[in-house]
Amino acid sequence: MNMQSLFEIKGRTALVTGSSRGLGRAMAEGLAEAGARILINGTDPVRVAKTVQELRSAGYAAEAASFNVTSEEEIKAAFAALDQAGIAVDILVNNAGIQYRKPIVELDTADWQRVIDTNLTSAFMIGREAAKRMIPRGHGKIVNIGSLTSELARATVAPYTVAKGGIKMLTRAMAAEWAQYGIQANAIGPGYMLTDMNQALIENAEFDAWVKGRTPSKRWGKPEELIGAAVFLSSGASDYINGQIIYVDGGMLAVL
Ligand code: GCO
Repeated sequence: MNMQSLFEIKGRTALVTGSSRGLGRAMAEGLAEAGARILINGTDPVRVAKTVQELRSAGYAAEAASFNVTSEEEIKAAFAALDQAGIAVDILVNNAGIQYRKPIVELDTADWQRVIDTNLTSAFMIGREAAKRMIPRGHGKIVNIGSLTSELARATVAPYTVAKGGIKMLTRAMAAEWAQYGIQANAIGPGYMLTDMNQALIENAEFDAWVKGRTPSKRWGKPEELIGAAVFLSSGASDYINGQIIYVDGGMLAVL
């Protein structure tokens, strides 16, 4: 077995949603370094263009794919444009997500819906469009981004928790239907990572101490620490893995 080819994704095209910042940006850069052409997605075309330019300046293949992940119309139009350009998505990383911290009794239904739409329904809609094109080709990789909250709840993040729990089960549903066509659908569950989305938590001394005490690694995770799992689940090394979620969480879910 040639170990290099096992993890080879050179020449593959990866669409990473929410990849102009945070975890998505880190995974996009890692997949680019592993040889994939990256489609950078985000809602801010200026930030997307800047990210594309930065990847290209680093010698990587990158294109812009700006669309709103909650808009079925924009998603369908984006995939139609890719079809028109002869660009096939080989790897889909459903990373786009927002956080909204508020106790359930204070939540507006609109805020609940916004989180569910962005963090879960988007993965369904984009996964559906990608799979429609992967099935006839007989291969594809789908990597959904879950969370510790795919397994455990934390107070004040109910819509996020429900969405990420849904991501775990959507991953299994995708595997149930699409594995027979050579498509592997799996997920990554990041732990507490050093991202803009978590800045308020990082700066909260009490929460910071809790994360460091509760995590066997005694530290927050770095976005680039997701790259290994992302490349693994995007490569031939995971061809017989379906419906799984790999936690990159410093061991937090493994211990009481
Ligand atoms: C929170 C955090 C978490 C982390 C991550 C953990 O408010 O608890 O935002 O949701 O971001 O999802 O896996």
